[in-house]
Amino acid sequence: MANAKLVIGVLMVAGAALIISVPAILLLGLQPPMQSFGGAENLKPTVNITMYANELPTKFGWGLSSDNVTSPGPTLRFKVGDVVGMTVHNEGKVPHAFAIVSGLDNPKVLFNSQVATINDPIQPGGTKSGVFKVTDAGSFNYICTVTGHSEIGMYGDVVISK
Ligand SMILES: [Cu+2]
Repeated sequence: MANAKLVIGVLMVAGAALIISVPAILLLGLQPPMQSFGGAENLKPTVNITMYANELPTKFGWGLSSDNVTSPGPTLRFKVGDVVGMTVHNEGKVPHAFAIVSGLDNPKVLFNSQVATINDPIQPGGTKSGVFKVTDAGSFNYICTVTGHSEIGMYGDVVISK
């Protein structure tokens, strides 16, 4: 008789554990992945920047506000380890895109920092965002990666300090 009660008790505990754990597993398993760019999964931005891309009368440029777009664009300063949340508005009439690159000559994208790409740019009037972590100190550039745009002034300096 005591053994039967024990068995029932164990079954009830096991059943309760199952009832609790199955929804928990389902919930965790069904959670959508965090939206991110550049492999920065689960990274929360520590620095948020909004950039404005636009065309000037004879050049293309960048600005930190829509009414102050210049060529070259403003210098961006970060510290190693910063997780940058970058939002780019295209205020112009042609597609644009953003990336931090090794330099203006033979540019290579750094830190998986591209916000939009040459094949999937930000259309006029559009906005795209990305999150990336800057991991190296140095002097770099940012550019519009659409062909020909950095050559007509769509770039700026990036200084990353230790
Ligand atoms: Cu551009």
